[in-house]
Amino acid sequence: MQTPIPTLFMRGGTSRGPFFLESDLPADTAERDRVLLAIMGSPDPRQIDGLGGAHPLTSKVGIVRRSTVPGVDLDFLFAQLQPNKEVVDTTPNCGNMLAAVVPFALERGIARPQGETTTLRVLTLNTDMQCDITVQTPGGQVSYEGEARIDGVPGTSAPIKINFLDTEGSVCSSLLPTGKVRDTIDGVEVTCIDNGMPLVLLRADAVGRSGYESVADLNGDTELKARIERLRIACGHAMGLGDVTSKNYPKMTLIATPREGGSLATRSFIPHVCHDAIGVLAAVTVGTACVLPDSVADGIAIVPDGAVKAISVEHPTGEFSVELELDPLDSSKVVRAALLRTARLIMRGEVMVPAAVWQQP
Ligand code: NQM
Repeated sequence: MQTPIPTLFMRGGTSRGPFFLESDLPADTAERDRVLLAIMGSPDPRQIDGLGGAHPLTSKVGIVRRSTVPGVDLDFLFAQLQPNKEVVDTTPNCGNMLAAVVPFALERGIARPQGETTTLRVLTLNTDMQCDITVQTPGGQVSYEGEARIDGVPGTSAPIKINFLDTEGSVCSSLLPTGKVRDTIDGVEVTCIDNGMPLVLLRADAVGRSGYESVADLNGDTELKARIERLRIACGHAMGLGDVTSKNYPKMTLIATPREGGSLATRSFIPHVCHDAIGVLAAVTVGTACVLPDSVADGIAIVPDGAVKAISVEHPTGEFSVELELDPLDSSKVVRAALLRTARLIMRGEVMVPAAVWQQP
């Protein structure tokens, strides 16, 4: 007999995966992880026996519950799986899956609509980070349809606004975990930074690339991938993250002069394949590097004046706009990051878990 588990299959930003109420999953973490691996069909490069889409961006899971933290409405735990690995990683954030949390909670009845729009405070348990998320709820129903467009997703949808309140040092100990805004590591100038996602920024020309290559070309560039993986492991130690060989972070970001009217051109490795766009908190972190004097982006990033900065991060399928508010007393400190995402309920139902999964030790 297989065990049915209720789920909503949702797109959040440019990611996708099943969402669960925490109470519908096993309470024991090891058992929960075995169940999630079976649900997604991992490890298997094609994830043929599960819901995964054979790519890290479609190997994601959202787990949601009502919060008991004062002032917080919902707790969200993000789980990153990989097509071909037997790992369930709940250490990093995912700002894309985060976009689907409030629609999921409204659909499952653990939160109530407030009027034409609904704003809820969400705590991401992965890194203890809070944000306010506003979704469209005309007539008390979540609306997925609208005119908002995000690059990397076809068509338009209802806008979802995310206002991050505290992103500095999410997985790392601080914004600049090496203590410096620029380091030379393994012969390459880098900025190691974490404003929601641990990233290593390096100029593409430092590794002999333009930074404008296609995703397919970069994914096929085994020499580059080996070079930046060596660098990533060295940076992981320098960032206090230990041996990151089997970790999904830090992500490596090649940067170059913008050429589509944005602030900076990027190619983001997550960490072993190139993102078709860029992650949400990766974009917030890149934007933050753009406003930091002497980062590796300094001199090539085009940054507008003013205390509230609209940073447009160019990526392979368009751009990602982030609004950063700087501390009026310290213009290298970001106090708020706001951005737009969309999400959609794709399917509701039950996912079937094979009996053998529960019988394992
Ligand atoms: O950076 C990809 C994504 C992400 C994570 C990744 C994300 C973020 O695009 O907040 O959203 O970096 O693995 O979903």
